[in-house]
Amino acid sequence: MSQGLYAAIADRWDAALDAVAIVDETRAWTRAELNSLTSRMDAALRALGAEPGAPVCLIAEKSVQAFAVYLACLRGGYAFFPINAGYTDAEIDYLLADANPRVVIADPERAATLKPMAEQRARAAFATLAGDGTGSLIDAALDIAAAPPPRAVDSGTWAALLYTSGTTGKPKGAVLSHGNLLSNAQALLEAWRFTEADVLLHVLPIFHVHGLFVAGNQAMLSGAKLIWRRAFDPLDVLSRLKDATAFMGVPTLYTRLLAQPGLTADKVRHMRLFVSGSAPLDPATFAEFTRRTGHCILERYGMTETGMLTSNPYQGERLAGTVGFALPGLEARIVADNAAAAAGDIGVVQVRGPNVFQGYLNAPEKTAASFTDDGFFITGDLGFKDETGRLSLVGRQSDLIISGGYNVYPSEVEGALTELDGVLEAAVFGLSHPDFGEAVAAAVAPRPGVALDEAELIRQTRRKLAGYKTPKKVFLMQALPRNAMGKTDRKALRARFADAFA
Ligand code: MCA
Ligand code: AMP
Repeated sequence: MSQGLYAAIADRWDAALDAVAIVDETRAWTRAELNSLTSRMDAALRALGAEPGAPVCLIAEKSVQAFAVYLACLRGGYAFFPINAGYTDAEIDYLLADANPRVVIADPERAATLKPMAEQRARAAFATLAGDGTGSLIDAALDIAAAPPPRAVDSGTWAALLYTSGTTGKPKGAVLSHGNLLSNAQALLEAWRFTEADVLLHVLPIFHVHGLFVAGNQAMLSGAKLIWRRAFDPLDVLSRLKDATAFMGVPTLYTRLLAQPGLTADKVRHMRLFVSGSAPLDPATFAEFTRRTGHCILERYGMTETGMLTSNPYQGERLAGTVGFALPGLEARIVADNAAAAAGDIGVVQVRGPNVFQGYLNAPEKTAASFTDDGFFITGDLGFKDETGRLSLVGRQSDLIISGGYNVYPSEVEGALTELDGVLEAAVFGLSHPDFGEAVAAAVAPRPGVALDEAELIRQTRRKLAGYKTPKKVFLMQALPRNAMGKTDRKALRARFADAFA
């Protein structure tokens, strides 16, 4: 008996094949239609050389067809490997070389560069998928007369490969199995009570855990309908909320919604659930949302390597500034000085459970270093629990920046900056930002005698890195501050430029 995620989803579909599964800007797909598209895509991927357990890479705008590629990977037993379509060629090149996918699917507009890259870097087959759902992958899928049956998988079969930013500057590929995804989705179903009666307004990207698994898997496994939007637009959300019962977003989405006078209690009276995560939700945003709408946002906490870890209660008090309790089946402990911390004491959050990933691709030493001897994953997040077990996060061990829900490690941006002509050294740090929560900023010291221009440095960095990683501000300094260890002092820079985006 297969324990795969696809089998669980298909069981749900079979119960009512005529029910609408997903509606986008152009049309509605019944479960039968989505299943047919998924099955044909699986067959097309097989014909392109996709193999069980091997990555299939997708670099495309969000569309129902792109989501179907994910479902097809679950069906065929391939590891779905999505890349943010906003990444530059250089960023993609690194990821393809590291992951070595069997198939690369990308927007036809980028085929001229990405096809040779896929074929030469990864010896992968190449197919296209445009944002409007057309492309050679779809043509191949439509040509399939009869799809082969789904592949049997077990809970250890790789289901996804998601890259997460790495402290040393290069992203790491986290491998998630069918068992990881299924157990986490089931824990969330229990915690948040999604049912067939739900309609989830889906506005998040699908190359990360939040939009793909937390939102996508919830809907597929519960039979809830998805209202599928290409991107987040606050006015669009306000006009679609009337048909929805649930919404998921990063904090920036909530601050942008609050900026709309049209967000009123009347508009959302019928809603069942608003979820926030991926970055800290400012208690002021939580309070303002409750005041304006009567809804308490449910804040939860998770990671790429683990899926969701804790959640504020569905029933019971949702407390601003806390991320709630460990999800069913999961252990979460706080460790300080190698011992379990007492209630109220701050330490590192460590977790253990069926949702915790299989390891980092091609990096056994990094995988080993992120687990304790007794099998707990070391999250790197700092927090404390109260006497009831409720978790609050207070910071991170590393200098990770979270900008609008996207993670950026300073070292990657510093690497790009120091490669630029005239740059002697650079330090990258996060500053408080009214829209993105935190924004990326950099202090740059020029080589002696060189005159640098802040805007030009930003422009040149943008050519190498995606927009969300590119500093929103650069501060030129003759020398960067150093701490007692002689390392550039990001903390001092954060303090000095704290109000730069105020
Ligand atoms: C876009 N830009 C950004 C960001 N997003 N800059 C800083 N931070 C950002 N988050 C840049 C673009 O690169 C572009 O620059 C310019 O802003 C405008 O781009 P646009 O696409 O119009 O931006 P937007 O539509 O306003 O996007 C903002 C957004 C988006 C809707 C908040 O960032 C977003 O969807 N964030 C959600 C991310 C997410 O799903 N995270 C979950 C990770 P340029 O002009 O130079 O190109 S999963 C996770 O963290 C864990 C597991 C968890 O717990 O969920
Ligand atoms: P990622 O690398 O994208 O998987 O991001 C995971 C990180 O996002 C976690 O380690 C946390 O630092 C952060 N995170 C996720 N949810 C929350 C939250 N609700 N509050 C604070 N930080 C969060």
